[in-house]
Amino acid sequence: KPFKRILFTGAAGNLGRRLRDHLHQFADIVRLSDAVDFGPAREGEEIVIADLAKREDVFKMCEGVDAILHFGGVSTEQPFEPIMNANILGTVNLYEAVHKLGIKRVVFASSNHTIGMYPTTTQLDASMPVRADGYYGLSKVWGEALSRFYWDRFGIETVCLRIGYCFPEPTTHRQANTWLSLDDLVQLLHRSLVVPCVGHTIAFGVSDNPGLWWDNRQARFLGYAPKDSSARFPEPLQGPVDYASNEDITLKHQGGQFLINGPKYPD
Ligand code: 15L
Repeated sequence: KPFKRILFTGAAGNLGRRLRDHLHQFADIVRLSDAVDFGPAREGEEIVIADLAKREDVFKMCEGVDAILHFGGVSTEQPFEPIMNANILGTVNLYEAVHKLGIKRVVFASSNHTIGMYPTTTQLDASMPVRADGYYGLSKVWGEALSRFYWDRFGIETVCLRIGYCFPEPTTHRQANTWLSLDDLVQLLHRSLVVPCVGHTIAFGVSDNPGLWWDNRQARFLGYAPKDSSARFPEPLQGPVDYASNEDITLKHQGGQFLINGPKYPD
């Protein structure tokens, strides 16, 4: 196994729950953490309940690990304060712990909402400027920029995965275009952990879907070769949508539904 002990944050979340049984291939001991209690540890696991906004919690959670898969934090559009605590202060605490404790590599669950304001008629690669679609997307932009800084300044490696729609079955055209299968996500995590020099890399977490908006050429050296495609889901899903002439902002922009959820600023 590549590592003795890895940490996975956000273990009680959507992706954490689905990934749990797949993490053992990466390390002898998988430390799982979340802000909420999610039951007892199974064989080969350790559990640490930690609030990302609390520095002591974060240092304790990171103690003795070789690499981190950081999936913890707020994962939807919310008022700024919870996002600020978990995603902005939380990543500052995490990277300070990573630096002080000498941890070499992080895989950061970024999001397609870092580029959600791009029109759905635009093809993107990872070098194009960010265009977040709300506070949540902006917090992921922060995580990408912060991890870039910790690479430039301290040589800590991070792969940022701009994950698309990672649920079992896409049901809309957008979900099909941005779909990431669980197996492909596991492959991406594996490549992100074992490829020798990743520096600071941004990759799109997406399967080999028809009509992709995102081009992963800058991350080709990771050797990620998606095995799944949303083409296997029912036909109507793939029907052409005339995004450009449509007035619906959720169809015009890559961020989809997130466009109508924010920004949530109290009156
Ligand atoms: C995300 O970043 C969310 O965390 C996830 O729940 C999905 O909504 C996904 O993006 C998406 O864009 O579909």
